[in-house]
Amino acid sequence: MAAARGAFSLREVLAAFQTCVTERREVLLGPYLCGWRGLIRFLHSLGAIFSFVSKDAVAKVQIMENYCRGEQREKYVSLQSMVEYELANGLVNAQRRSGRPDSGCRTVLRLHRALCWLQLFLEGLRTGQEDSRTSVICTDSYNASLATYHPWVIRKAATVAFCTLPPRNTFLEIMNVGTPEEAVAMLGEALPYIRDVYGITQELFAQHKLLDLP
Ligand code: 1PW
Repeated sequence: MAAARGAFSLREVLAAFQTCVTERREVLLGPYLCGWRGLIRFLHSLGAIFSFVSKDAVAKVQIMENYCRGEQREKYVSLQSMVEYELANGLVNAQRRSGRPDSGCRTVLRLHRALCWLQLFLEGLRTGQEDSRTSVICTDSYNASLATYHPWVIRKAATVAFCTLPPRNTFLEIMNVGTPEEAVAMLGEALPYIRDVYGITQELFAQHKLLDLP
């Protein structure tokens, strides 16, 4: 069963990450943010309790879209050009609440850490048993990644939200890719691309010592 025409499908979202990486192994911000916009729509479909999760992602995507449309837009075509521009102009290490706007680098770093969670979660979903619990997969992948960077109160709220996730097969169905088997196959195709985007970003940020930006 194919996804109904016009209906939201996670296939298109994950496809956006496929078009991120250029031949020169640069990560394009346009499709990266497009992928995030789609993920946020998907988070909304999981119910109101997920809105606090999506709210922060929306804010981060918005900051980046403003850079991509702003005066310096040609510097924000790829992650590589952004890092080079912001480092060369001393825009990166500003403390938060210093009155300076959040840099692209620190903002992307948050999305990048969340992408690690998403990747682990989808991988867990793909390889899980039919009767495995989505909430457990989600909590385990969160604890193994993003939770490290979150204070107790956010970790608590996130864990409560995860408990409301539907069973694995229902979850695979709301991805709107087809049957659970088709959704699993699609994840198998799409995940290497997300892993690639994650890997290139991680290497870029590590190389420039940007992995701990406040
Ligand atoms: C079903 C699985 C879906 C995974 C989608 C990933 C969405 C990630 C958004 C997590 C947001 C949690 C609440 C916000 C926390 C912020 O404090 C934190 N942001 C993130 C993205 O980790 C840190 O941002 P800050 O305060 O340094 O600007």
